[in-house]
Amino acid sequence: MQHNGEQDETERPRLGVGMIGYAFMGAAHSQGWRTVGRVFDLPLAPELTAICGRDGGAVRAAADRLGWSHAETDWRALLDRDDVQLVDICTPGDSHAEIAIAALEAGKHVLCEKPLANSVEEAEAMAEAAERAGERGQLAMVGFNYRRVPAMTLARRLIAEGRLGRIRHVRVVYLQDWLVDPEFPLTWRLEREHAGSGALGDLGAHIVDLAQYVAGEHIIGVSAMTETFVRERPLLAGASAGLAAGGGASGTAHGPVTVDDAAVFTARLASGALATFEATRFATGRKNALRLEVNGEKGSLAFDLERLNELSFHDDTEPAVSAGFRRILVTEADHPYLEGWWPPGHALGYEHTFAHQARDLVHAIATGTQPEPSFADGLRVQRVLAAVEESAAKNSSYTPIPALE
Ligand code: SOE
Repeated sequence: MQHNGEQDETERPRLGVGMIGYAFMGAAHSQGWRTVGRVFDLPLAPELTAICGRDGGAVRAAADRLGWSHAETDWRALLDRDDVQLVDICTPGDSHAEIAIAALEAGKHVLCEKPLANSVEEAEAMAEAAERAGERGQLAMVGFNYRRVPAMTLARRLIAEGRLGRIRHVRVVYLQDWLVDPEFPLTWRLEREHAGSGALGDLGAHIVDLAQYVAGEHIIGVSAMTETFVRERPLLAGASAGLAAGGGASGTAHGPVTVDDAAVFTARLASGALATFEATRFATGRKNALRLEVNGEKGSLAFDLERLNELSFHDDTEPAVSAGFRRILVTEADHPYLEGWWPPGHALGYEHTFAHQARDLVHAIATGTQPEPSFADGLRVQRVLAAVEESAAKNSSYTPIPALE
């Protein structure tokens, strides 16, 4: 890998980061990069070297606000910089493949926001580029940040240790409600050419990755239904990050919503376990409710992102008279990622997952080890998403119920 050779005061080699995109995800990743070296003992010192966006004034303001030293308006210029060794892609999905492949070809390491791409074909090309780059010592990772919630990392460990025994069920939902209002404008997240898919690619990608990560096995088949509840929305007046209405609606002109609003699907895992998934932006009152439950022959685990410092564990090998779900408060120093943070009971939040992601990537780069999730993992998720769309389009397992006379 390339370093610029300069040392910081702790004599660690620097890792220049260049980020493309500075909306919600760009801000979240920036927070991670700003914090990570102050919390964790790292072998390299990440530097917020340059941030890139098309609007010169806006990207300069973002650089100042988010803590980046330089601003670029052309991502190719960012890739040309010798002081950038890692490119962090936080743009909408329609530019992931082009930027990631070019960055890998330019000799950079790459972190790409989820979902990896907008199609299986793009994801395949990215995974191939990552494999070729891997032979040159460059690394590529997908930003499935919820793997880095300490309770989720702990859940995976407990399952890998056999604490649940054989897995029978994985049940995951990801519920948001920011599209309930039919007057919410037509942002890029509602346009297939920019977002690839709707709730499926945005939220479904997270829960597919998380289910496979926690269970430690892959999905081998799906059966699905998707729906677009509001098929036309007011055109957008200005730029928007996606979840916030941003510039708001432009007036009376409307345009078509070309992605799903919700996706529900069942799946079979390699071991024969059954999984259910629901991803929606129409769960009124649910802001960011990612809930996961795993049932095994020896016990169960349950998690709710809105209480992300907790993991519920039921050990079915305990005497029935006193067995039952108990709450593990995942804030102990020897819980995953907790060594760098606060004393027990002093909770973490959403933003910390981005520091954890940065931590793991920095270690992987320093040791030349493939970080997870790899682009191949991202491709696997993309294949599941495509299978969900295919199944929903075929509608073949849908069996209408005859009405009573
Ligand atoms: C929007 O639904 C969104 O910002 C996702 O794109 C993120 O991945 C998720 O973390 C929060 O919600």
